[in-house]
Amino acid sequence: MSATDTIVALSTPAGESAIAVIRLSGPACPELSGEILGRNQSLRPRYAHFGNYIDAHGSIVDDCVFTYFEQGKSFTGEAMLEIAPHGNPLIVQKIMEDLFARGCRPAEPGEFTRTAFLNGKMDLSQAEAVSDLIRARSDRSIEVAQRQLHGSVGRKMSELTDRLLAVMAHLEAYIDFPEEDLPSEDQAGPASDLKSLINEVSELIDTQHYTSLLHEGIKTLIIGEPNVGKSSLINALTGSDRSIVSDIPGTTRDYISAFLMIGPWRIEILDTAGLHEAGDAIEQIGINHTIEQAETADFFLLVLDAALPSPALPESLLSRMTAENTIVIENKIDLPNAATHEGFMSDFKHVRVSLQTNDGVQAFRKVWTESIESGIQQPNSDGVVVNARHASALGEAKAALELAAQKMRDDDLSELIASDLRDAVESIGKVVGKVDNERMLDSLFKQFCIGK
Ligand SMILES: Nc1nc2c(ncn2[C@@H]2O[C@H](COP(=O)(O)OP(=O)(O)OP(=O)(O)O)[C@@H](O)[C@H]2O)c(=O)[nH]1
Ligand SMILES: [Mg+2]
Repeated sequence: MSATDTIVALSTPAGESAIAVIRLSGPACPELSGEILGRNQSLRPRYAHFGNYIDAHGSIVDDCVFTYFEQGKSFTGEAMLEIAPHGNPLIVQKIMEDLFARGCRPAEPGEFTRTAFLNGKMDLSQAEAVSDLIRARSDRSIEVAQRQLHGSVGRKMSELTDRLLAVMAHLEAYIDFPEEDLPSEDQAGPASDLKSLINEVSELIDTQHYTSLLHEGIKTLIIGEPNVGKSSLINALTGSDRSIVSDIPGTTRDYISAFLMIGPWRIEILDTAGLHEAGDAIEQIGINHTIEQAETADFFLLVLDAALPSPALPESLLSRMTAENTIVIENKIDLPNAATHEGFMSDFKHVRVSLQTNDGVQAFRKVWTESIESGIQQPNSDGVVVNARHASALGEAKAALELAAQKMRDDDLSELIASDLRDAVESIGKVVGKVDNERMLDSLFKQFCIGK
């Protein structure tokens, strides 16, 4: 965007709605804010004004609420104007066309946030959080995105950078006065500071897994022998007839997935084909798919029929299941011959339910939420978690820090160590966008919606 451009976009979803919001950013806003209301001076900033939108031909388009923000005191840092007409797509179109005729141009996806970043209104991790917040699908991901939007990642990066700079300052002493022997405690200090920095960066990189769990959902596999009630379970949890339920064993031939919320968590749940010595080739393909899905599953719900003997499961599945990531669901407790299976996989949590009468289902949901809370590795108390892009930059930083630590152990020249540390500072800087990389910015903001 050039300094003379004024961009415009509909910031609310297209279609009918009570009101719509059209957003403008750029140098034409002060003048436009007056012109479109038929006034010869711009609107008072940060006040909601009710009035008629008057197009370039002098016709009234609609009565709207107008809010004007001065340059430097807006989301983008430029002068901005928000116009809220009635949410009729035709009215929105007329206003947009009039604004184009007055010299504005349509905004690119994410261009408002990109402008905010370029004008120093936020760092890159905060800009990403804007998009994450809009897309968040669970309480937990909203919390994380809000923390990031308020600068949690940026603060962590500047803390790490400050600590690194302190180590470098210490090393400068060697560089400036190489002939002087530094006392041994002075050598131990930077080395141990570096070690704790490496550990912290590693922990941060690991939080990426938590972020992807939040975004993609906790992948949960329902498994068990045929006819035990796996499809009945996915239907009960999603409150739909997502999967076919029948008394014919082998009804579900391939996996079926759905999304749902358990407490504050977003879950991707998969109903799978019953596990047994396959009767036919198609069933076997379904079972193979289950085993493949298990490779990347985060959680397992193992369903069994309480009225039948405990199941025998393939070793490839058993090896993925732990007391932390699995709940054994003893189903069909309404049947007269239902027995307890507490001796089966006795280290694991068991719940007893009837998916026919709904008995125990509420209690199961509670156990499930608690299991996720305790079974999923949560971020540290400061709650900072990173995304894949941050993790990759931090991975570079970690590699540079490890090189520096090695050189310290080898008593290499301080200049060489300092150079690795500078590389690490630069990599950490990438997280918050302290780099000049147009291409990276293009690909990042392309994923935003228009109007944000
Ligand atoms: N009595 C009783 N029957 C149940 C219960 N839950 C499910 N069923 C019945 O058990 C049969 C099998 O249920 P499904 O949900 O299709 O079982 P599944 O594990 O998906 O079976 P496959 O897809 O063949 O592997 C159906 O007739 C269900 O109505 C229950 O709690 N009690
Ligand atoms: Mg089924």
